[in-house]
Amino acid sequence: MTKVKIVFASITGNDEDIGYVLTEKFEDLGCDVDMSEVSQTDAEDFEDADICIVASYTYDQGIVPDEALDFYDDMQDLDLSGKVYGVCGSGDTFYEDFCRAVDEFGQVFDKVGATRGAEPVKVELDPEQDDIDHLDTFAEQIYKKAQE
Ligand code: FMN
Repeated sequence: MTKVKIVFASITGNDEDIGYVLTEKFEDLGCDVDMSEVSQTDAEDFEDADICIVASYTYDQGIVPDEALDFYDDMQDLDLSGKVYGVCGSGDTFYEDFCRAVDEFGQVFDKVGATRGAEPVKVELDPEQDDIDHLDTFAEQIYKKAQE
């Protein structure tokens, strides 16, 4: 069974909701899914998964959330070759650096050898139906890539 690890960073719940959308979709695809909040998660947990997902909001001036910084730093020391990853998150287009933390996490995954399974999904605030459809497609593409 394909193992999926979803790690989210969320203050007001939007990225947690994104995590639940993805959990449901990956479970529909027959995967074994584990989801956890970033400050409660060891980066090494990705080593036990086939598919690695980060869903993170972006904070002031496009930065990775404070509570995600240790995790972000620890990720740099991993070897995730052979894993398929996806990054997504919620942001607000009011800010210049819309969803920049999503791209920051994507760069780390690239650096540590993981394979991108789908283009990043960036959600304006809370996920609405078209975002949910987009996230479902994102999960399907990642799942397909992990079967190759
Ligand atoms: N969103 C962005 O896309 N880029 C930013 O630079 C950014 N800075 C923010 C700074 C502050 C002080 C606050 C309160 C929000 C900021 N946001 C920014 C918006 C949040 O990322 C957005 O509200 C997101 O939906 C929060 O996700 P959550 O519900 O999972 O906590």
